Amino acid sequence: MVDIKLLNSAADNMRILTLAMVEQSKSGHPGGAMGGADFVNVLYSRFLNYDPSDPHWINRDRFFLDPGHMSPMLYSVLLLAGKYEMEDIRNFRQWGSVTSGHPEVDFERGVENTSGPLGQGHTMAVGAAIAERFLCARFGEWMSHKIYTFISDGGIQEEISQGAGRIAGTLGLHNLIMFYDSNNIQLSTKVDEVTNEDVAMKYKSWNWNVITIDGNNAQQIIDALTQANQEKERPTLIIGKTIMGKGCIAADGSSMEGKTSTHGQPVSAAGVCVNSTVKNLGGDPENQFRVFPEVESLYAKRAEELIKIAAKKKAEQAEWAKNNPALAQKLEKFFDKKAPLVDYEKIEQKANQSTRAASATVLSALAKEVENMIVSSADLSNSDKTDGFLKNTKAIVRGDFSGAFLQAGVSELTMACIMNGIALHGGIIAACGTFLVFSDYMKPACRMSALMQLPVIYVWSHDAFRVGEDGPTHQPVEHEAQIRLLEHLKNHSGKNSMLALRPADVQETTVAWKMAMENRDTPTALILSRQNITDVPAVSGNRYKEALSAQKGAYIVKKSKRTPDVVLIASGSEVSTLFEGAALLEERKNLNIQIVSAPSEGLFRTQSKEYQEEVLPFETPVFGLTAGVPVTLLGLVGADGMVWGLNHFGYSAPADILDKKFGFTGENIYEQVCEFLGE
Ligand SMILES: Cc1ncc(C[n+]2csc(CCOP(=O)(O)OP(=O)(O)O)c2C)c(N)n1
Repeated sequence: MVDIKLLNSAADNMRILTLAMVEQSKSGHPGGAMGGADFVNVLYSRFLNYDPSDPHWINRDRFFLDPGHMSPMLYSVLLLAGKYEMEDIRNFRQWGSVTSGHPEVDFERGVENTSGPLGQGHTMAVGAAIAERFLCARFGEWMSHKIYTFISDGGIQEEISQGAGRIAGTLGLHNLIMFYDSNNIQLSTKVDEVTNEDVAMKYKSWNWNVITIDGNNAQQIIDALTQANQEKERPTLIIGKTIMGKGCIAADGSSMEGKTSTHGQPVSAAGVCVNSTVKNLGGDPENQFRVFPEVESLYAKRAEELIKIAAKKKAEQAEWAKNNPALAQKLEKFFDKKAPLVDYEKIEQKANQSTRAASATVLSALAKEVENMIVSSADLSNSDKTDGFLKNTKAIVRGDFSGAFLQAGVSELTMACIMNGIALHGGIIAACGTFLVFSDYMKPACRMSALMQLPVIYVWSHDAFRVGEDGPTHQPVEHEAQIRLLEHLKNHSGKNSMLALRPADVQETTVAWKMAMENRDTPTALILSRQNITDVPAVSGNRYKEALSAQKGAYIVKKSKRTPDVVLIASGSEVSTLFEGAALLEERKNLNIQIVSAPSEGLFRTQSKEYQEEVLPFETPVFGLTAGVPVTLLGLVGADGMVWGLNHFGYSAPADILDKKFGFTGENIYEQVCEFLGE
């Protein structure tokens, strides 16, 4: 028998905690969280399977929150689940507390994702659901689990929900269950003032199983979740009609429910009487930070059940492992977070190719050697050359997740968020590609990869104006500099939050991929050329070995015989242009030239001062060449240096014409360097 009164009491308890948290911190979003409490309470007290003593259990159900502003709802249910202390709840939004304004991923405490930018949380859930299906296809249904997610009006309105809804439906992700907290209130307006779409119809058209309920009715929530758990073909959307600020009343006892004013400020500021509301919800106004005894025992009982459920599932796993030792070993390897062992030197590169083609060569080797990798492209796989991977696998499709390539369709932001979700789920390396110019469509997700310290690999090809005839819409100029800003931004572990690599030739591309695969701490960007590049000459005869120095972020690719008169520095294809310029400077002016390839300034700046000084000797003038905005290299050339770059949009014309028009020729480098040195 379901004790609905008890469930309601637990939800009311969460509402009081939510209200109290926001009152105490004098900031936050109480209204929506109070309305959504019934759903999360039913989910956590009856459906969500996890092991209370093993937060990293790989087969736990996941809960992905989309509206991070509803953090008090998550914190209060996780308090009941024993993941937070009441002191944490009291310190909501304060310096040093573990209850930040918007939740930050914290597996130990049951927070599966960082949320705040609306729309991304539920898209990460789609990624996690893909990961779950990918793993079950390889190891068996015994490891199946559910991915739950909670979305609000804001997430539904964000454009990314189109991509997430389409992909989840197309792939038939029946392991995905999404609750839509539909309270008709958002921040500035009522929802029906900005949209009149039929959300149920929209999701149905994407092949979702849609159930509409009263989202504050515990029994209806139980029934919907039961039905959703039985669904075998489609993702489920439970549209829960909820009440913003549920339980709020004014001093005179009149209702304060359903008001926009309770969305984003302490309810007292919206005219709600806190004491009357706490009483109305069955609490003690003098003691608001409290768990009702009956609620405590509800969650204690659930914890006992969960321990049994997890123990049973783990016993099943042990039995499976006994009978399938090789597979069990593989599964362990999938989740060990270590970089896969690949002999990168053995990968044969054709000389003088574009770095996107070199990337394809590496990817086709990875497809054979790394079984726990998903590569995706936003409908450009044959141009961004992620098709190198596809060549040796197949696309993931509805009902068959044995492939490892995700055709994301034209939806760059969705794709990137899905990659974050795959990485959050664990067990799988995620990489995705498109043109560098469209990184603009992905930045919100890249920023979240960086903040969450997820090792997602971004493959961005067509890295310069040499896209040529496609014209300025397709010619990245300021993009590399924007991506590199994340190299300047430290994550919460004190490391550069992104590793951005722009390799100079085919072997450096192999090394860049090696670095990306071995970087398990942060996202990596691979910025690749469309056009062929003349290889950097190997001094020792083994260019791969020399290119390994790229692991220091920047390194000398051409030493001068005597003390250099000038250092020429670039990344990517511009390095080969520097070689052309250097030949002219040596021949005509007898200058001593040192050339540096700098695939990552951020990484270079983490090297010892001695090494940095060796590469860029103080006192020696530095000239930089970049197809991006000059600021891309400003930090490397220093205050007295000079950068030749682009400070304008590109134009539509063949690439070689643009090279000449924009001065990306050996001859112009010669002239610019002469002028710079006063020669
Ligand atoms: C991408 C993004 N844009 C804007 C915001 C700011 N914001 C936070 S909540 C909110 C309103 C969302 O309303 P809804 O999702 O209905 O939440 P509820 O009012 O039910 O709490 C907005 C615009 C955000 N967090 N993320």
